[in-house]
Amino acid sequence: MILHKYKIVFGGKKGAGKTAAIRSLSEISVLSTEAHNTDEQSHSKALTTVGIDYGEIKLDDEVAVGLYGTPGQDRFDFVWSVICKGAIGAVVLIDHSQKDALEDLKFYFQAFKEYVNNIVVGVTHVDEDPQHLLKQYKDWMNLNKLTMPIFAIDAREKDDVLLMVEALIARAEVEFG
Ligand SMILES: Nc1nc2c(ncn2[C@@H]2O[C@H](COP(=O)(O)OP(=O)(O)OP(=O)(O)O)[C@@H](O)[C@H]2O)c(=O)[nH]1
Ligand SMILES: [Mg+2]
Repeated sequence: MILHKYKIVFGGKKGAGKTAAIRSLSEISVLSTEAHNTDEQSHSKALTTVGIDYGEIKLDDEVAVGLYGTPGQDRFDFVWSVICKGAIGAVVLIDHSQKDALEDLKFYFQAFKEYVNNIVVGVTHVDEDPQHLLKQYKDWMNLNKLTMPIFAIDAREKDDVLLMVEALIARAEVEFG
């Protein structure tokens, strides 16, 4: 019998891997609202989320997790607060291959912090830019006395995404009751 149904939100910029993360983890077929990308300047991919993604995973007999993906483009930021209602936490994904990745972390972290206390950061696309240092994110966190967990992940890998979801749940249970 399911005793807990948790809600977790995935945030981050267009192309960071939110839809990919939910697809790699979900045990049900993911409900996606993707449309053709008309803004090829910000990212060259063919499809982009314009509404919400929804997937689900059962962690054990008692815990099920609803996985909610947000649209990355900030012109849809009015949707983020709505999706975050009742969430136990958010995974903020940062595309490491982007020139302004650190600025993206600052922006999306601040934005989602408005809606949820519990955040973990996943740095994606590390395989595409292994030279570029991961230390920059930690330095910024240390400077600002931020202690959220940060993981280098591949959003297409189920185990990587699961690790972040489990970290969020553990923090929610320990720190936030
Ligand atoms: N090489 C590499 N590709 C990745 C990684 N994570 C995601 N991708 C790919 O990056 C592309 C964009 O990912 P999406 O999941 O569509 O990005 P999104 O965050 O949902 O983007 P929007 O819906 O536009 O906001 C997809 O082709 C993914 O398979 C990664 O860590 N490495
Ligand atoms: Mg998407």
